[in-house]
Amino acid sequence: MARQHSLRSIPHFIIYGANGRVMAEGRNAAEQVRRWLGAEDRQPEKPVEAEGTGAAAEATSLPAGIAFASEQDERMALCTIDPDGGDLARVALVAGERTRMDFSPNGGKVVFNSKRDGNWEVYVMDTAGTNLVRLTHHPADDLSPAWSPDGSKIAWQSKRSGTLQIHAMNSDGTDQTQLTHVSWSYEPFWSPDGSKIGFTSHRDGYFEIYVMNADGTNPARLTHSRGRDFGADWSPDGSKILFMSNRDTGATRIGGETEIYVMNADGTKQTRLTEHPRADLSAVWSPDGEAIAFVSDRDGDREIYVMTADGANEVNITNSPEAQDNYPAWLPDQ
Ligand SMILES: [Ca+2]
Ligand SMILES: [Ca+2]
Ligand SMILES: [Ca+2]
Repeated sequence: MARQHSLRSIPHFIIYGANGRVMAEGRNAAEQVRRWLGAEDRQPEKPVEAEGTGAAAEATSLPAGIAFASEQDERMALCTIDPDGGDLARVALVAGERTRMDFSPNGGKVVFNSKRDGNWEVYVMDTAGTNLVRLTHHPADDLSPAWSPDGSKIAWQSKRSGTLQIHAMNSDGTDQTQLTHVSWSYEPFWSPDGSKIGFTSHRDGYFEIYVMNADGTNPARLTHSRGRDFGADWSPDGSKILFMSNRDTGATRIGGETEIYVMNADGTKQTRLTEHPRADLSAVWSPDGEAIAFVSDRDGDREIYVMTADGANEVNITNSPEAQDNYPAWLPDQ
């Protein structure tokens, strides 16, 4: 069935407890997110207490849809929402997290960053918010984790060698290996067959998108603009790569608001998808490749948007005037 991209006027919310049960549900999702962000800090491994009244139906898995981080005053509510703006749900409420997140291929776990132990580290937990495990242990920043398509590995960026480089490890944290050795190399993203890792690098003097073999060999540059090209994501069928750039604003390196672009996976046919004077960021493919979720501050603060893969039919699916909604990630099809 084709995805519907109409916006429901009154979003519906469901709160999941740490045991996967539905703890509460109701309407006015924006008000509920404000309540979460204002609530006392809870570690995700502790059970979430019921809030409000409502049904207590059994939830066997997370709903299909988009996860995102709703951030306000150093607090982050990890939320999920349907691509049409309905069924807003909270996964966990945690302090000090500001990160993009990525889900294991079976959808059971989420990898993210936290500063809870004093500096940025990579953590994994169940999507119900339980079984938190720290995977990195280094005083340098460890950020931007990306799960390999078969679930066996996690690539991430770290300054542990002294410069910003791509590293990879087994998904249990063992066998941590540095893959790049040219500064800077960051924002890893996997090809859907797991054979390649793409990344952003400043090695040639400008911020460009590169692709290398998953073992770090044979890096190749895909973009050649004086603007800042960054933040890429590989399409599920392997044929295309999404990225962000300020190349058409006249700005070089930093500065200038960004737009979302798409190119063939070999770097040909670079095409702009958005056209708006405010920032358009964090674009990610839906699992079926037919839609793209992204972040924009075009209404004054950051919200999640969805559009079709050709850049048409843009729909705003969140409405949080006091929070920054960031880092959308599609939950895997289950
Ligand atoms: Ca660290
Ligand atoms: Ca823009
Ligand atoms: Ca917002």
